Amino acid sequence: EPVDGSEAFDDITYHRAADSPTVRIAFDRPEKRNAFRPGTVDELYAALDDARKRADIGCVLLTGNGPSSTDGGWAFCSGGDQSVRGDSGYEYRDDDEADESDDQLVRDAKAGRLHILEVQRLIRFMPKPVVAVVPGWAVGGGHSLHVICDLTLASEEHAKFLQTDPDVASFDGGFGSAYLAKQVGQKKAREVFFRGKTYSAEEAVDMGMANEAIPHEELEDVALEWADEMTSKSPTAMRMLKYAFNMTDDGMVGQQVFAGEATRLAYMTPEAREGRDAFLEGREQDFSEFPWHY
Ligand code: 2NE
Repeated sequence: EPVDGSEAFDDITYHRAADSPTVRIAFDRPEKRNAFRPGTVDELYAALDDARKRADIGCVLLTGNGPSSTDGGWAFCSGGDQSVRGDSGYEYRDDDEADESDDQLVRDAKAGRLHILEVQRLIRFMPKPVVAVVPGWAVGGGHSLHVICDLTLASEEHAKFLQTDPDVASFDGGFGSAYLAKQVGQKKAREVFFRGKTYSAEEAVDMGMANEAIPHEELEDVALEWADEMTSKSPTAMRMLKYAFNMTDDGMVGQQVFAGEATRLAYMTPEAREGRDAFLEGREQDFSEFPWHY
């Protein structure tokens, strides 16, 4: 079923199986190998943020619709739409939201967008697993998106992994390369970017950047099975684990995110309630009944 309000989306689809704690968000520009333009990124961010905030959603499947009506090709995402790339980023053209404002500064600020990086951060920091379900090409900024997802499941027959960034004078010097190197090792990650070779689903699994190659017909069913497994587990444990996995690579921001969750857990204790209540009641706090655990 479409999630409330998602009918307004043009470039993505956003669905939830009835009563399921899993949502499916899909690029919906198969004739462009699911390349993203600024409006696509706005919609993707809105759908992911909606999934982030829903307390009854525990897993996001991110995929690409297909096949293309032009040639039957499948794609997860082929990165930034090169036909709307301007001199400082990707530009609103068909949608022309940028031109709606009377404010020149607002129009200038929206002129060249690279806000797919904001989507990367949303996936990284949302407290639930995001699974890249790769039915075809994962290329350029689309490759980086699968890298940032918590897990990657790939179509055995159609998934193809390719980094074209330096071919088109672009470079994801953040998660797309550095986090990839954590997954596949420095030498292999440099090969991916420096050679621009295409890797199959099986090769991606062998390299450690994909979890499993799955027969195309079964890809989405298996993805849902994995999602069911994950959403049957403790939401708190899953959230803490995701942030723990992130923390070693995310520096002080990773520590801050993890610490925020630790604070939330601490707030749930009688000890924390005593601290709050003593302040509100204007008395000295009394922690004497709480043990110094070892
Ligand atoms: C994806 C790939 C390898 C597919 O090749 P193939 O042979 O299967 O299909 P074809 O014929 O190239 O593509 C089918 C249609 O999709 C369009 C093509 O132009 C073609 O259109 P028509 O000729 O039928 O009208 N298409 C595919 N990818 C597109 C794209 N990214 N932008 C606009 N149109 C696209 C092959 O198509 C390919 O190499 N695509 C380009 C991949 C690429 O370089 N992406 C940008 C990397 S930079 C980036 O994503 C980025 C970043 O690194 C950091 C921040 C923001 C963005």
